[in-house]
Amino acid sequence: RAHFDWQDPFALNTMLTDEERLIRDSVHEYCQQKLQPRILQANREEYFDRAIMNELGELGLLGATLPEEYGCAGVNHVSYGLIAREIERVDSGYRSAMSVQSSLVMYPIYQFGTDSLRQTYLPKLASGEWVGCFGLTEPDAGSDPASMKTRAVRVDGGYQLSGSKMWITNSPIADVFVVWAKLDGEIRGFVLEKGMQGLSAPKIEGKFSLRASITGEIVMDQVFVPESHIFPDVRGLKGPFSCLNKARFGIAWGALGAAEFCWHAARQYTLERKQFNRPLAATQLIQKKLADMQTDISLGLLGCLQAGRMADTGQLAPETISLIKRNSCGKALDIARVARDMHGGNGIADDYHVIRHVMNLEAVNTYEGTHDVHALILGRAQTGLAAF
Ligand code: TGC
Ligand code: FAD
Repeated sequence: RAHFDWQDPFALNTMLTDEERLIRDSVHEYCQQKLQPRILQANREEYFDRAIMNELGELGLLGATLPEEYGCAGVNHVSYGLIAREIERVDSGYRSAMSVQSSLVMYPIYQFGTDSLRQTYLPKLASGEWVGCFGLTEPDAGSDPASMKTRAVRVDGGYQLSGSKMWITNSPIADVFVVWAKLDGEIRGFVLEKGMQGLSAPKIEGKFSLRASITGEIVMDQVFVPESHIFPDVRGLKGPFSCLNKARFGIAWGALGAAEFCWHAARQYTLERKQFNRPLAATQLIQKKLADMQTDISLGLLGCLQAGRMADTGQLAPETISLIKRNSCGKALDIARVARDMHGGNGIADDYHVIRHVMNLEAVNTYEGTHDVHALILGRAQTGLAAF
């Protein structure tokens, strides 16, 4: 009889290379030793510890897939996914900080920026000395970013940007702002810096989700941006969407890390908690819930791994990313809610951590394309009919 590993039914571990396992294990250790002890207080106080960016930088976890010449680790997409999974096992907000910096700020500067932009920004973003943010969403343009109102106009020596962005991860502490705006009716990307005249980034208070991640607006009142700070060649939505492809891929892995935490916590809790003279885990209803969690997580991870292998050979289509982002986020949210229920009254106490994951995953299921928007992307891909 073959051995059954309840935590890893498909032996995903054996499908990883030695280097991937090493990265996973070292990130796991950092996350459990350094991030896990901070999260309870950070979440209670709605506080993001800025030092985390420097720590992630020191470990090579910022822009990890980008080349070493810019101070990055140069690892593959599967490793990036494994990193996201370990960080999000602790908190989706910490993974947010990592993935915005990596996929939404460093990636476009690398992919679309001039050599001078790359040299100026990438090493400092890789080390965590600088923090970046990505401004696409606006108060009246979320799922439909094509309807953005932020405008750039040509002026002597560059451009002037006016408009506002909403729900922007990291913006209140950002040094670097990748902002998408319409120039002559076409979406273009610009790199702004803290301190530019007319630029501000007020914090959004009172979030009940991702409280350990800082979120804000970007307000631009005729901000002058020099000619050298536009992405010269990329035009239209494929600019920001190329970045979203990378970030959504990481979220697909990350959300399952949060789900794994909740699953393991529910298993342990119900093994220890006795009602009616036996462990809760000895009841059929509880075992069914655990089996459902195990099934969804292990199948989901296989999809993520295959997507990572496809990304590493240039075969990963955006629609496949929609499929795994949607599946992982929806399943993770369901798992977290059920795990919360299995903890009974204790489940609403933050020192059991599950309720925090439930609250976080609500936002994770919404940002980077809502669960339903990804369904529409997949629906369009199989029917040829856009239902937006
Ligand atoms: P559509 O007509 O579909 O496409 C317009 C142009 O873009 C191209 N394109 C893509 N290119 C690369 N990758 C992709 N995934 C692409 N998807 C589309 C497309 O080929 C076309 O190019 P061209 O040259 O023909 O013009 O555009 P649409 O306006 O109909 O799009 C509809 C829809 C729903 C698919 C899209 O707007 C969408 O995905 N909406 C969701 C918005 C979203 O995801 N926002 C995310 C904001 S950032 C964020 O949430 C960060 S949270 C980070 C954190 O804290 O972790
Ligand atoms: P809406 O687009 O108004 O959607 C509301 C509801 O309507 C959803 O259920 C949606 O699925 C549904 N819906 C929309 N269109 C359709 C349709 N055609 N058919 C059927 N149903 C539809 N953005 C950034 O640019 N940068 C960031 O760093 C960033 N970070 C974020 C951090 C947090 C904590 C949050 C909450 C959001 C962040 N976002 C960021 C914004 C995020 O991407 C948007 O919230 C998301 O894309 C959804 O847009 P919306 O909130 O305007 O919702």
